Amino acid sequence: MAGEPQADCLFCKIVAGEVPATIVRETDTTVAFRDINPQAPTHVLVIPKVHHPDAASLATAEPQIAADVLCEARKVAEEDKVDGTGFRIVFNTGTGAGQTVFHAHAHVLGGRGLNWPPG
Ligand code: D5M
Repeated sequence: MAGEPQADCLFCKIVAGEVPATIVRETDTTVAFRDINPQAPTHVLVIPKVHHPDAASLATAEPQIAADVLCEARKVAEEDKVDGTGFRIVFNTGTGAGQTVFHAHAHVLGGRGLNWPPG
């Protein structure tokens, strides 16, 4: 059922504490942790605790939690002091866009120059 933990979902396991992660922030509705394969000096993933397969599904089903994810992304950027120079919030959505983990997540990237368009 939408929102319920999924037994085969890596990020649900991080939420449950069954898989270790370097957690930098946690709220009632979200967890933020450092990406295992960082693409920038700051590369943090912000996820909802509830399971939805991607950000678009999350925003449709639970818009307040989608807003929580965005607010937490801003706080991560502030705490890592990358908000002044600029940072990027990315939601890869679908395999063609590079999504590999099908639990909604925001990438927060900063601390280096970020080109546009992205690859
Ligand atoms: O992004 C999925 C991201 O998840 C990718 O950048 C690697 C990261 N990842 C995968 N496993 C872990 C663990 N165990 N800890 C932290 N980060 C992890 P996507 O947008 O789906 O390609």
